[in-house]
Amino acid sequence: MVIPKTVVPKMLSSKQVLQGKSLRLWLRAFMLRILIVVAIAGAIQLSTASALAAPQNLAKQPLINVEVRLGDADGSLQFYPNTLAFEAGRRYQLHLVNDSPTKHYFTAKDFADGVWNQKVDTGGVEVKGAIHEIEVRPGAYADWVFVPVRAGNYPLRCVVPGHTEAGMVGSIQVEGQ
Ligand SMILES: [Cu+2]
Repeated sequence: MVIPKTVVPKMLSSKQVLQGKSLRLWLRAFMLRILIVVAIAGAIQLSTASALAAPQNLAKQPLINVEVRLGDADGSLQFYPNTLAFEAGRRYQLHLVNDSPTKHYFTAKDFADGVWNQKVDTGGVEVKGAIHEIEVRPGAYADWVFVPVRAGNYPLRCVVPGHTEAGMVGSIQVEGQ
């Protein structure tokens, strides 16, 4: 059988194109596999993160917003809500707002010891480093951004004299890990 000369380069070139295509597909699959491995490694690192282990990864977690009101306009001495639940390894922005006529504290030292702190933002001022309690003055707010890293049940209270006794207390539950 005689193959016309003009056909040969055509056949070769189409074969080369095919090889190039499959090589590209294989490379794409390979890169995807690397990405997946990197993502899993990141997830494992995050799940075993301690307060100082992987701040870079923790800081990139999507932000979950939670609001707590300290007292109310009528001057009642309570947290709204007074039970909070968080999941270890997730990043939260706790919006603390005081609409009441007196100052209040959000004090949860044991809870605060078990979180990685990113910052506390009070509108114009960002505070970084360890946080144990936050004072919120009348009409003010504070946004506390953190990642709980230690599971447990922690007490919350306001340390303004008389407020804890009046019932300005709560509990914080951290689930997981
Ligand atoms: Cu108070």
